[in-house]
This record gives sequence, C-alpha cells and structure tokens, in this order.
Amino acid sequence: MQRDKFFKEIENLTHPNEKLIKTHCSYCGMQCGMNLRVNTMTNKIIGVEPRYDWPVTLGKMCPKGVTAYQQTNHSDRLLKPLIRDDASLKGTKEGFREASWDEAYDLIAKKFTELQKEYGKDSLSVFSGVSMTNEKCYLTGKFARVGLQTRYIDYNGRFCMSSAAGGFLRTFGVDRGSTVPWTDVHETDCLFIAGSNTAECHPTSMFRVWNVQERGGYIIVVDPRETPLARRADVHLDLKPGTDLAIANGILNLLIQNGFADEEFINNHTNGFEETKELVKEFTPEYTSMITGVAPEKIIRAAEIYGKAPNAIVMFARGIEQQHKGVDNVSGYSNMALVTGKIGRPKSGVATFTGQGNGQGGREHGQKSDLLPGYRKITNPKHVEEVAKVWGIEPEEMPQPGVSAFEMFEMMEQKTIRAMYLLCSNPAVSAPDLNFVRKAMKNLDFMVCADFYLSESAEFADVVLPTVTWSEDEGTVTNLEGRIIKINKAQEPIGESKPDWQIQVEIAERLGRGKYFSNLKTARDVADEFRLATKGGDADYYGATWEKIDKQDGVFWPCKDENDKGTPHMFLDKKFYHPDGKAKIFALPYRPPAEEPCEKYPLRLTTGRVVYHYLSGNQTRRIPFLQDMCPEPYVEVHPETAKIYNMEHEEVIRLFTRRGEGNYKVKITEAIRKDTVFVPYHFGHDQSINLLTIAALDPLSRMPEFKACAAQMEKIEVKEGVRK
Ligand SMILES: Nc1nc2c(c(=O)[nH]1)N[C@H]1C(S)=C(S)[C@@H](COP(=O)(O)OP(=O)(O)OC[C@H]3O[C@@H](n4cnc5c(=O)[nH]c(N)nc54)[C@H](O)[C@@H]3O)O[C@H]1N2
Ligand SMILES: Nc1nc2c(c(=O)[nH]1)N[C@H]1C(S)=C(S)[C@@H](COP(=O)(O)OP(=O)(O)OC[C@H]3O[C@@H](n4cnc5c(=O)[nH]c(N)nc54)[C@H](O)[C@@H]3O)O[C@H]1N2
Ligand code: SF4
Ligand SMILES: [Mo]
Repeated sequence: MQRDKFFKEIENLTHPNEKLIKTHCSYCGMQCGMNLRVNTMTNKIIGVEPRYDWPVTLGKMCPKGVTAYQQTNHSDRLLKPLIRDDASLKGTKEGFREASWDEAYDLIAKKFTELQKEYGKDSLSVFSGVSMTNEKCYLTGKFARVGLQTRYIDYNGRFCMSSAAGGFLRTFGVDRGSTVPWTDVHETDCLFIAGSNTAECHPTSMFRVWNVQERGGYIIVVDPRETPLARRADVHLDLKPGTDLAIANGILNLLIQNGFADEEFINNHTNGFEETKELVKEFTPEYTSMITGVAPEKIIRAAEIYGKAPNAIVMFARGIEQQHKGVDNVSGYSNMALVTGKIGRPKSGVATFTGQGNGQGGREHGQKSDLLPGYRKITNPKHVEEVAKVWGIEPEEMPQPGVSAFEMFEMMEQKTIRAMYLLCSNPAVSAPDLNFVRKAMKNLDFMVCADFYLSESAEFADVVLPTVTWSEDEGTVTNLEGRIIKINKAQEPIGESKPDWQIQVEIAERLGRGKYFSNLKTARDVADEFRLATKGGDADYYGATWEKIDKQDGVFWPCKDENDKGTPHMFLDKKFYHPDGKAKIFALPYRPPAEEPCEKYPLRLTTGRVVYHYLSGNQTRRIPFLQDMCPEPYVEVHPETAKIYNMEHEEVIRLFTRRGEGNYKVKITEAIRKDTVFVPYHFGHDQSINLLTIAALDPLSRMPEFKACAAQMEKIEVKEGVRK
C-alpha cells in the first residue's frame, strides 16, 4: 500500500545520530502510539514521531501528545530530594532545601516510625494515582499494606473512574471499561455518547467517531454543552447537568414501548427487567423533558435511532460519572444495551472513555482501599490468602479495607490520619471542596510527596522525592480498551531522580520490611511478581508477558496463560461475570443533584477539561505551546445570561458557591445552556475551580459530584482602577 510505503520512508528518515523508541503517550487513556526520538550522542530525548503502525490510533496524536516529550528534560524537573526546614511555610513553595536521598529516607523512616508508635499503624496513609504503570500501581498497594502496614491507601481514580467501575461491576459482574476493542467503534451503526467531550479529551478517537456518520450511521450526544462532538451529532440532548438518570430512564421506556426490547436476550441473559420496565413507565417524553429540559421530540428521536440501529455502542465519560449518582447513571445507560441485546457481540456494547493513561489497569491491582491485585477483594478471605502467599505474609497480617480518597482527607482533617505518602496526584488542585482539603493537608504531622515537578500539593509536603517521567522507565499500561501495552525507556533518569518502585523498595528497607521487597531489583522483577499476583483473579494478567505484548500489539485482559491470546471482545459467549452468568438490569429511581439551584445560587456550575491541558495542569502548564494556547481558566456563559448579569466577553467577574469563590474571565458562548456555567479545572492556587465544587459523594463509588453544584456570579466593582 502506498500509505505504508510513505510511512516506512518517514521512519527511514531518522537522522544517523538518532534512534526511535517505540512507546505510548504519557497522558490520557487513549495511549496513542508514539516513537520518542533520542539523540544517540547525548542519549537525550529530543522529539517525537507518531507511530502509524499502532492499530488503535494509526499515527494520530493531539497537542498534548506531540509536546509530551518536552517534559523529560524540562528545567523545572526536581533533581534532588527536598526537605522542608521551616514548617511555618507549609502550603507555599518556600522553605525547602536540597538533601541527599539518605537524609530524606532517614527522616521519612524516623517520622513514620514515631507516628506509628504513638498513634498506631493506621496513622499513615498513601494517596496515589494512575499515570503510573501497572507494575508501579501494584507495588504501591503492596508498599502501603506490607511496607507501611497501614490500611489507608486510596487513589485519584476515586475522582475519575470509580463510578464507571462500580456501575460495570454491579451490571456485568466485571469492570473492564470497554466490552469491545476500539477498532470496532467506527464500524458500528450508532454511537450513543453521554457526558464525554470526546473531541477535546480523547481526540484521537474522533476519526472513528466521524466515520460512523460517514458510513451512514448516527451519533447521539448527551451533554449540557454544545461540544465539537455535539455540534455535528444527529441528535444533541442538551440536558441540565445532573439529570442523566431521567434521560436514561426516558429512553429505556421508549425502547420498551416501541418494541425494541430483545425478549430472548432479556430472558436468557439478564435479571431485573420486569421491575425496571415498571419503574421507567413514568418517564414519558414529557415527564423526562420536564426534569431534564430536553425537548420531547429529541428524546423520541434518540430512542428511535438507537432502537433501530443493527449495532450500537453506548459510550460515556465523566459527565455522567462525576455525580453523586454516578454509579446509577452508568447502570442506567448500560440498561439500554441489555434491554435491546446490543452487547456481547462485535460492534455492539458499552464503553467508558477511561481517563488517565492507566485509569483501567491502575484500578485493578490494589491501589483502591478495598482491592488487591487481579481485582481481588480484601474482604474475601480466599483472595487475601492468595495474595498473602505471593507477598510472603500471613493472611492475618493483611490490613483491613481503608476508606475512599475524599474520606482520607476527612480523617486527616480530624487528625486520625497523621501522615501521608502522596505520589502521582495533585489533590491540592484536583480534589473537590479545596478549602477543606488544603486545610486537611496542612493538618498532617508529616507529608511526603513524590513527583517530578514541584506541584501545588508538594507545597504542603515536608519531604519531596524526585521521581522519573514515563520516558525514563519501563512497564505496562492498560489502555481504555482493556489492552495491556508496553511503555519503553527512552532515556536514563535525569539528576538523582528515581522510579517510584525503587523509592518504595528503599523506604521499605529503612522501615525494616526489606525482606518482602528484596527480590525487586529491576522494573522487570516487579513485572514478574505483579503478573503472578494477578493469576487467577478476574483481571488476570498472568499470560500478558512483555514479549507477547510486543508480538501482538498489546494483550486484552483477561489473559490467563502462555497460550491465551487475550480477550478483545467481552461476553461473546453471553456469559456475564455474576455467579448465575446473567447481567443485571437495574430499576433506578430518579434523584436530583445534591445541590439544586435556588434564589441565592441560581446557576448550575459544571467543570471539566480543555484540549490543551491535562488534569491538575502540573505537567501541561509547563509546556510553552500548551500554556500559550490556554493560559488561564475562564467561565463559559450563554449570551442571554451574560446580558441579564450585564457582563461582557473577557470581563473578570466573581463566581461563588456555598464553599468558595474565584475571579474568572467571562467567555460568552452559545454552546452552553442558559442556566449553566462551565469552568475548566486545570489551574492552581486561587485559580482552582475546586475551591467552589461540592464533595457530595456517590454512596457506592464515593465519587464526588464535580459535575453539578449551585453557583452565583457577580460583577467586580472597579474603583479608581482597583478591583474590590
Ligand atoms: N485534554 C484533556 N484530555 C483528557 C484529560 C484532560 O485533563 N485534558 N483528562 C483525561 C481524564 S483523567 C479524564 S477522566 C477524561 C475526561 O473526559 P470527559 O469526561 O470527556 O471530560 P470532561 O470535560 O470532564 O466532561 C465531559 C463532558 O461532560 C459534560 N457534562 C457536564 N455535566 C454533565 C451532566 O450532568 N451530564 C452529561 N451527560 N454531561 C455533562 C461536560 O459539558 C463535558 O463536555 O479525559 C481524559 N483526557
Ligand atoms: N472540578 C473538577 N475536578 C476534577 C475533575 C473534574 O472533571 N472537575 N476530574 C477529576 C479526575 S477525572 C481526575 S483523573 C483527577 C486527576 O487529578 P490529579 O490526581 O491531581 O492528576 P494529575 O494532575 O495527573 O496529577 C498527577 C501528579 O503526579 C505527577 N506524576 C505524573 N506521573 C507520575 C509518576 O509516574 N510518578 C509520580 N510520583 N508522580 C507522577 C504529575 O506531575 C502531577 O503532579 O482530577 C479530578 N478533579
Ligand atoms: S489523545 Fe491522549 S494519549 Fe493521545 S496524544 Fe492526546 S493526550 Fe496523548
Ligand atoms: Mo480522570
């Protein structure tokens, strides 16, 4: 093929003093294939080339991906450990001095030991993230439970994928974020996409999404904003934030009423249909419209398109999941696939757009307060026994389940948790209700932060440990399809930075727990122990060796042994993972958002992302091109709303909720509902919109309601050129 020849030629153009290292992007769950360009004279990363041979993304990358390589040798990199000498400066960048690793480790070991002696083993906590490889995520779980011997470990996936995980588990009995491989997406007849700004957040999915329409299929979008995806959709259900459950019930009702239910599938492969059918009867198009603000005709049209489509994929993301009923929303939208039987075959199914690079793998192997490797449960004695054996501890030594991410901050605020080892997350920006969370971090007796840049959270730490970027180590990541892929090392760690796994092994040694970690000398050693620890679990990675991953362009879990090629399509045998093999259709009564608008706070505030920044922005705000494209946060306001408030485009206004406030530039746009305002959350200090958000947690997933709270805005009076 000419195309292939062209791409081969590009690869051959590599300079004689350069080599290409095959790997994947450091950022989102798409995990686009890329080659890092390395100068063989200096052995430094100097650029990037897309990987046209990667089957998921076929050489496509977004603005973050093409600049990701600039992180590695950035002048802001932390090169040595930092120790804070002046505790009164906690919460600022000041008061640190450089130290040796030995001094930093000694201090950590001394403080952790003292605190545990005085307040018990569980006075320590670990707060982690999933921008790390599976191996590092796995080891972080072992580090907490065996190294530190504490029950308190949780991670930033609680703010990200936990509602999807909870919904998938109770609906299908297993939590693999997509039941189909991404190479099915463009081949289906209908994409029903709820609460995903796909074009900005998973941009390299878009060629597949548009291809559905180009082939004569349909796109339905549920979003309070007219995102680039919504603009070209066949139907845009522009709902009030927080009202998804009504849309899901309303569409399900129409599917059933209009004869699109697949009775054979329902009878043989599901439970719960009859009571769900009864419950959704109330959700007529008119009633649904009343709750959601979406015109009844649009709801009818959406149900008709989805119902008639021979194949369809229901997709969703944080828009529906980051609500205090996120799990219900996931089960509610998944009901559509189960009732119509559009699941368990190619080109039909359910998928969530996994957020972080390893948002899928990172939640399966023990960073969650109640889980152990291989998606095992810490409350199941058999599971505990299996993992204890691999770890060389007695089952009785396994700590009890801890609490979720936000609840750990509550315990820090109450001083029941006394110390935190923070890695791979920046909660001083990304957690909800930041006035509370920042106070909780300040309350800690001792805090360690491992990062490669000094983040806003590191400002609260007593010790900062310099880790490596993704390009200076190797390991596996599980992308949004459930495909295990390989990240390769392109450069040696700069300065004195070390990979997280090595730091944890060395701290464990200092705490007298070295014998449980002494076999772990290389990333590969951690990988071998990790695969073994997953063996026999639902998320079984045992057969996914690095060699097989390389040979097959990734391995979909579950993959049990050498001969198993992995599982691209889930449920092809129509067997779900509940004990009776059936999936569950859930009857879900409507619940409004935790905080409804009122006279004092009449607007609905929702938050999310822009294409140029990643999460808390600690990485992307340092990349000049990305920062130039989006230097500060803003508030999106509908023109008619702006008129009522007498506000102009680019005017700085005060936005506030019951919890906090901030000053934001107004961005007037018709692409938002009149009763709703939107602010991107990638900015620190006073610019963090999370000063305003609400920590109303989903009862099952403990996910905060980032996507809906009540707000008000006002003009800022200017007196003699000074803002009051
Ligand atoms: N550029 C970029 N890409 C990213 C990231 C990033 O930070 N920047 N982060 C990655 C991560 S970790 C994640 S989790 C994903 C997130 O990916 P997305 O979930 O797609 O991103 P968000 O912007 O959080 O929200 C998605 C959409 O939900 C809509 N929404 C808000 N409230 C509601 C509601 O009540 N109902 C519905 N149906 N929709 C609602 C918003 O208007 C928004 O368009 O992106 C990943 N990719
Ligand atoms: N208002 C609002 N708030 C939100 C959301 C929202 O939509 N609205 N979305 C939520 C979601 S979905 C997410 S995922 C969270 C994410 O929020 P965070 O968890 O804060 O995510 P990051 O900004 O990726 O933080 C990762 C930090 O770890 C560092 N880091 C990266 N890789 C590594 C590594 O390998 N090792 C170590 N030690 N450090 C590393 C980075 O430099 C960065 O400082 O934010 C949540 N907060
Ligand atoms: S879409 Fe995601 S994985 Fe791909 S280049 Fe952009 S940030 Fe990286
Ligand atoms: Mo996320």
